[in-house]
Amino acid sequence: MDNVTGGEEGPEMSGLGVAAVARRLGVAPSTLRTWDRQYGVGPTSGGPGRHQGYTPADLARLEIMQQMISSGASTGEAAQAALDAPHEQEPVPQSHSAADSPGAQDISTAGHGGSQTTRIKNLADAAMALDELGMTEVVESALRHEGVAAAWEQVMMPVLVDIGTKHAATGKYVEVEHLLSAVVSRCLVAVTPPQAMFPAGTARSPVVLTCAPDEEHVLPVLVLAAALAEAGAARLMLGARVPAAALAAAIDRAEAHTVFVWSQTSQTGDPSWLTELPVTHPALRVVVGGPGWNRDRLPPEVPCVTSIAAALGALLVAVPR
Ligand code: B12
Repeated sequence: MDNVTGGEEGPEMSGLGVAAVARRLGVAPSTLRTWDRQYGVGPTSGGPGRHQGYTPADLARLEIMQQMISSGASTGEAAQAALDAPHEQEPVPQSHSAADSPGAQDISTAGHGGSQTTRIKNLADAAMALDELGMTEVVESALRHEGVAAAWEQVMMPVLVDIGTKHAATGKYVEVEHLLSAVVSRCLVAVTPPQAMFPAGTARSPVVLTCAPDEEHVLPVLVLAAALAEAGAARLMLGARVPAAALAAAIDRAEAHTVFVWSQTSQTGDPSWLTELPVTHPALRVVVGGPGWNRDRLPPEVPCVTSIAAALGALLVAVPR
């Protein structure tokens, strides 16, 4: 995963360096240098006293070029199309000053197709600047334009993972992690309308969503609640650190037949308690997700899903009555 919160190529660098762009696009750095030298599709952002780096607009041009090549165009044709492509301007949120954020790069516009790259950059910069409004604007825009799953996987998740990695490496940025988590939570809750109560015995029963006991990492469960709401599915979101007895009580009282449990860390990933959940009719379906679970010890009938799409697939199966 690229370093999205700045600093990778040094403070003098304007935009991303060749190595970072090559990793992002999955091509060799030498290919990028050839595209620059032979076809003029290279970094455009150099200024006095700065090394030249790729801006999001440059990246977008390269993405167009790559797409055209993979759909059969010659390298020359692809380069010409990339150079001819119109540029969309995506403004950086007003409230956020990139210059204030540690290691932030000089990026203010996006080219065609570069909107996710720009959102990642803007979210990372706003997070590092502790700019709550700036973060909120990026997350809201991604949710509005891309939908819940894509906004999470392509914008929020890369920035969270990068900040987690930075924290693990330096012991710093706890405040960034907390503020970003708060913003992401708030935005996800805002797109998840409150669930109406279903009277006992009605045909629809909610999917119960919860973290494992003592598990505080709740963002993926909030994402799933928002995605289920987007799909029009009934859900009961219990949140973080839910004791097993409380989950059992909720399953009974909501007459639920499907439950999803998240474990982010191995400290909360012992699945032995799952077999003690209530016996329901029809039988309770338990689906789990998250990197924390001890998969070798999961009961064989409990699937462990690894993406939002897979979770929706497993949870939205009709329950036989
Ligand atoms: C935000 C965050 C927090 C916030 C949580 C706030 C909240 N409201 O949720 C706070 C600050 C509270 C926190 C606390 C802690 N955290 Co924390 N945290 C994170 C961070 C940055 C993001 C967590 C997250 O949402 N991950 C979900 C996505 C973004 O990441 P992922 O799980 O790798 O995603 C993969 C899959 O799970 C899947 N996926 C992603 N989303 C979804 C959704 C669904 C529905 C499905 C099915 C799949 C799926 O796709 C990805 C690719 O495979 C991570 C960094 C990281 N890499 O996750 C650290 C991280 C998880 N935290 C960590 C740690 C150590 C802690 C603490 C122990 C720190 C401490 N000393 O107190 C505590 C533990 C608290 C507890 N008891 O649970 C470590 C865990 C290390 C480990 N392997 O055990 C991490 C990895 C950071 C690090 N690099 O060291 N944390």
